[in-house]
Amino acid sequence: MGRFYITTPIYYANDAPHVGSAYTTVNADALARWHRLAGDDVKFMTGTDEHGQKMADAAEKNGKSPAEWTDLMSERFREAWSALNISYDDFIRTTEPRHYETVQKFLSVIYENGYIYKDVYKGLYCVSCEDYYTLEASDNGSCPIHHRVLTEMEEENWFFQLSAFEDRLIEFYDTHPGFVTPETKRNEAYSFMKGGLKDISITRTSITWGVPVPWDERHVFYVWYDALINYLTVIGYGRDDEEVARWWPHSNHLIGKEILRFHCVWWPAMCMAAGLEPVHHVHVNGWLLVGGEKLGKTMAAEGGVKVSDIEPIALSQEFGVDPLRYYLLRETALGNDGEFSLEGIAARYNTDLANNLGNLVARVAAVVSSKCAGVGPLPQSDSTLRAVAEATTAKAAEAWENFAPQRALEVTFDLVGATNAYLETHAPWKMEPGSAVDAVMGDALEAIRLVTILISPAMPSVAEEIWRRIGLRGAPDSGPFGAVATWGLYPGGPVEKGASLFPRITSEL
Ligand code: ME8
Repeated sequence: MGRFYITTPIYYANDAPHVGSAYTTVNADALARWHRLAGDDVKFMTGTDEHGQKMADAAEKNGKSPAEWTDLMSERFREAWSALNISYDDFIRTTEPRHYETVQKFLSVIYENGYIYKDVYKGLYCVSCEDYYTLEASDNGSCPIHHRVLTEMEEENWFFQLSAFEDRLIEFYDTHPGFVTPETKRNEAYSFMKGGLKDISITRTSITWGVPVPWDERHVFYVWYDALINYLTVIGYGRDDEEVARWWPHSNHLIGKEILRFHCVWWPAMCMAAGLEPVHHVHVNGWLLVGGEKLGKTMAAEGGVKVSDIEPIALSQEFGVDPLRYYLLRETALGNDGEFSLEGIAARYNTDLANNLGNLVARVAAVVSSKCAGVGPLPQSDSTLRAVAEATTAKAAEAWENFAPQRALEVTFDLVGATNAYLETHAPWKMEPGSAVDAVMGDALEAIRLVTILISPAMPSVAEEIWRRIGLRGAPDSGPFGAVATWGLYPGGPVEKGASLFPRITSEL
């Protein structure tokens, strides 16, 4: 049995979640569910990032203290993740005492190791990014992501000696080829390091909303510098060495591409400075775009999109939780950018879910009812569907293992299509009841059983419903995959017709 520790970024709690934050979270959830199905020991965490200037500003704008505001917003994230059936094991808030404890311990080790020093910092700052930009990297003095004018900041700060890690980082990348995936994103991080690393300012005196620096109480840590450490807080760094040893070698961060530099350059260097092996693996996802621009709350605030069109709970109410999850997993390869639209969700829904999967389950139930007295027959060991099904389970498993939910679902739905084609070739609805019909229907039910297991990380509720309708006991995700995803295990059972799983979307959106 393997181990799998998967994390999402901790989202800024200055505002409520949107479908971009849901994108990474749903993908991480499906990967966690896949690994549980595969029989691995899994820890899956998400949470909220609650310090920094941006948070303090948002609280003030809303007439609340930062603590009151983050309480409210953090709760919105929990509500959204509960609505989307996100199976996290831990939800961290960076304002929790356990996080302060871990941050202070971890950074004290780096300080004692001599990698932190005091200096004056002057630069152009974007509060939305909580990050400095050089003039060259800016868009004529504005933030290239948020298009807001950057502010000039000058502070006496504590600095982390990132430059001391340039060679070690490059060597680490050279000896750990799978550290960052996909390859294009790995190359981006690599060329950034090759371009030379500057030390980074890691504390602030201009604000008090942050984790206090233990050796200099006038300062709080810069929000990014505390945030990254959350991945260690959750596994008990500074409190439970065994848990750290248990999970850290199996750690995987799923992050959006705009925070690559923090996770793929700063963070491994910070770990090295603290005498800890860097995170095992970082997978970088692309952006959901609207009209070519990164989808986000700023877009809604500026009137580019309707808030309800990018709000996870509203979307799940409109399309169903599992169809929304399916769309987020299936539409775009995890690593690429993809255009997001309501029409896109509806098209995916109608083509894959209504016409392909829903149709298969409905027609099998109808034929079993009319030709097999409502009882699902056993599959044949020499079915022509068997080779397709076996190739599918192998390909889908490989794709899930490789952080490719889109590919896993693509091949799974090819099996759905092949099963529909198998039915059309044999046309059991034209046959008289008897062994020939039973053989075809047993095979189709076995293919559906395998499909149901394979879709369970993506659409857990739909999978449970199909599982029940075809008369199976237990749950589609109980695994272990290697034992249950073998052709021939459908034991027969009462098959229920039931209402349409995915009524076609015909209305204008
Ligand atoms: O960056 N498409 O928080 P954040 C795809 N607190 N993914 C998107 C997206 C989009 N349009 N918009 C957001 C932060 N995301 C920090 C992280 S981690 C130690 C600290 C996802 O609320 C994507 O994963 O801005 C991105 O990296 C994350 O949300 C940013 O969330």
